[in-house]
Amino acid sequence: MLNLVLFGPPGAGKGTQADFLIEKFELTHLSTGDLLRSEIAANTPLGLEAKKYMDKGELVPDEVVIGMIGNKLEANKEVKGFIFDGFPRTVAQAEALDNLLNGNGMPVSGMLCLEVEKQELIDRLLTRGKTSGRSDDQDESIIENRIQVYHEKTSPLKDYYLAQDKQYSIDGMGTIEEIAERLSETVNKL
Ligand code: B4P
Repeated sequence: MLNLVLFGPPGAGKGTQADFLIEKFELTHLSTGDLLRSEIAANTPLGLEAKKYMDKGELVPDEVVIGMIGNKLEANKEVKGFIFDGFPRTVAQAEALDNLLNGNGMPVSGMLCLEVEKQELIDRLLTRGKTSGRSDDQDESIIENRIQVYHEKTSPLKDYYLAQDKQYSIDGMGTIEEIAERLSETVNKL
């Protein structure tokens, strides 16, 4: 089973590259951002709670996202592998994911970290904000906060996966096709 963690700051291209990796390696996509936005669209209590954090560019509490991922893993036991997009984002989430996957004998195969310069991240998200309707992409100060939260709470996970010899840094600057090729080369070695 191939289980990939697609990692990087907001705007690094995780969602974009996940589409390519899913098709190429026949993986099942689990994006906590997408799952949370579906809950918001359906006006569920979970969605209403999550929206308060997302609109400010803060992380949704760990127990909420861990519960969502646990349910999805349980419901997709027969797949070839998963691509985790935007999850884990904290050490507590990474530990929970290891517990869920190792318990089923299907550990994380590799963590692929897209490295992108800060100004490029801001430009990409503001561009998306013009058409996406995502409120967290329309205000530069919220984008700055998301990047700050990434550095404080999420980037320490590089060391978490490095300690397991599973961390791969990928240059995330360039065209979508160039970056897809770099990711593909790394995944082929796993
Ligand atoms: P996400 O949905 O994960 O949003 P994101 O970090 O902005 O990344 P996304 O995948 O959407 O964007 P991408 O880099 O592909 O999270 C949203 C919010 O949900 C979080 O802020 C948080 O509040 C909450 N949340 C989600 N998961 C959570 C968790 N595990 N724990 C707690 N809270 C959680 O792409 C950005 C743009 O760049 C796109 O428009 C794309 O077209 C463009 N782009 C991509 N590659 C490009 C390239 N090479 N060149 C030019 N443009 C490119």
